[in-house]
Amino acid sequence: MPSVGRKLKQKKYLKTWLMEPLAIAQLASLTPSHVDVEFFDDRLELIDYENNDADLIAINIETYTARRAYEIARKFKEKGKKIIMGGFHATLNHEEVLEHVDSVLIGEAENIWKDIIKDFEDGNLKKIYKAEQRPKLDGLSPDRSIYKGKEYLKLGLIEAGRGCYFSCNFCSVTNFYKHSYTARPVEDIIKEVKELNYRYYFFVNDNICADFDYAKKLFKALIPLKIKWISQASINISKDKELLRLMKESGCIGVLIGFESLSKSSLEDMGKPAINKISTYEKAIDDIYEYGIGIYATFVFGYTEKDEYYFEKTYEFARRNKFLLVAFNHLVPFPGTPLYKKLEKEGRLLYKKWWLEPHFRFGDVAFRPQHMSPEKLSFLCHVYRKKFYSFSSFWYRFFNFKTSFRSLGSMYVFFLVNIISKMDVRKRKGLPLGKK
Ligand code: B12
Ligand code: SF4
Repeated sequence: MPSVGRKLKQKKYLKTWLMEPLAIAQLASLTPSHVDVEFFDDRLELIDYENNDADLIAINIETYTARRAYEIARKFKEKGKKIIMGGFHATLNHEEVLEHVDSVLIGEAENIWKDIIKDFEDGNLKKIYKAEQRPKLDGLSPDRSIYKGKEYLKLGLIEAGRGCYFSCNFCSVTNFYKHSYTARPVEDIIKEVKELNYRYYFFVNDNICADFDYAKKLFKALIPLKIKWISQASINISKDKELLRLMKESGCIGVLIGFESLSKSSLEDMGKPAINKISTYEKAIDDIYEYGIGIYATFVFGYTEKDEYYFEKTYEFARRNKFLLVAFNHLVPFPGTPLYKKLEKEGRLLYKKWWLEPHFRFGDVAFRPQHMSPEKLSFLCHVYRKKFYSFSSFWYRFFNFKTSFRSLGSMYVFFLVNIISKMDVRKRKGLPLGKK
């Protein structure tokens, strides 16, 4: 699992949102039992290239980790190892990835990983594997024994389903899952939660409520387990009181919602579904708060903002609504997305492959916004992130009597996640991609 990169002289990777990498545990569980598996997490340990006797090196690659993933691949290649990569960047940009590795998997691993291992054992590893069909998610059982001895946040990551029906033009998920959504059987999830025995869980679905009926079934089954959980959902959850009640009763303490913008034209430009109606945002927030559920609100800038006005307006909106957390993201042209193609066609990409540029840093803007400079967009996002996580905003938001200020437990969560986020904003800014 590659890290994004490290700042000069920084020995350790960011310890902020260091979570268990579910993709690798999933891959380990699909690996035939006669194969020995060893796992290195570049985010928290040094990779031992010298004394490594692995035959095949399998690396997860995302766009922000691509440069580092290629560095790791190069070092293993020098030792004569065969390398395979998979994950979002491999799927959405496989031609580039193939320049650095022996083999690449396009898509999900469930239906094909065993065949890949067999081909490798037969000395017949192909350059490209493509998972033609989306897998059924019945019977998944990630092998978390690979995390042993590694220090992650005490948070159980679980998939309740994969994919999203929507098609926001900046999002990698749409293309990866081809606008589809697959849910796992509720019994499998309950079994996994019981086996894991964490107090806090993160259902990593892109939209835990993509299917309301399924979600209600899941939440009902979770109630007796008395866990606390967070996940991601769309604003339309506010419309269904029964859904919200079951979310709450099953232990939901917070949900990430993509509000994305307070500008109608920006929402239209990004192809955000019609459920994102600015005029109904505050009522929806109140309805969700009625059930004691906190909100992690995400916004994206870089569409039609002409000046600081929308930043200030969004910040005020976020503060006024006492969100648990926010992300003020600038638009990122991820390869394989409609946004990338559009900016490329309009000649607005600053670099064709920003993720490989040696001087590119986390927080830099990779395209020319219509109405301000890339530097100003990057700067304003950072300024308003810092403002949101400032002490005055922190105390103001803390006194949200419906969510954060409801119980000792919710106060603890508020403090913890805000402190981590404040640190993350500071530490992630300027992070070089790839190790220096
Ligand atoms: C949980 C999560 C996080 C967690 C981190 C989790 C962790 N363990 O570290 C947090 C919240 C911290 C996070 C942070 C970020 N994330 Co994130 N995250 C996710 C999310 C929601 C779920 C990931 C997951 O566990 N999926 C379940 C596993 C089982 O699925 P999977 O990873 O796809 O793996 C399958 C296949 O891809 C394949 N596979 C994967 N790896 C490999 C390797 C090999 C060798 C093979 C053969 C196959 C294979 O097999 C697996 C089983 O089928 C995804 C969205 C999504 N739908 O996946 C976004 C996502 C991966 N994140 C994304 C981004 C952009 C980020 C950030 C950069 C956001 C930011 N601005 O800070 C950061 C930085 C990430 C980093 N690397 O440091 C993007 C990546 C886009 C891209 N093109 O790279 C995604 C796709 C979200 C999106 N909507 O676009 N993230
Ligand atoms: S709703 Fe979220 S996950 Fe779905 S396409 Fe839009 S941004 Fe991506």
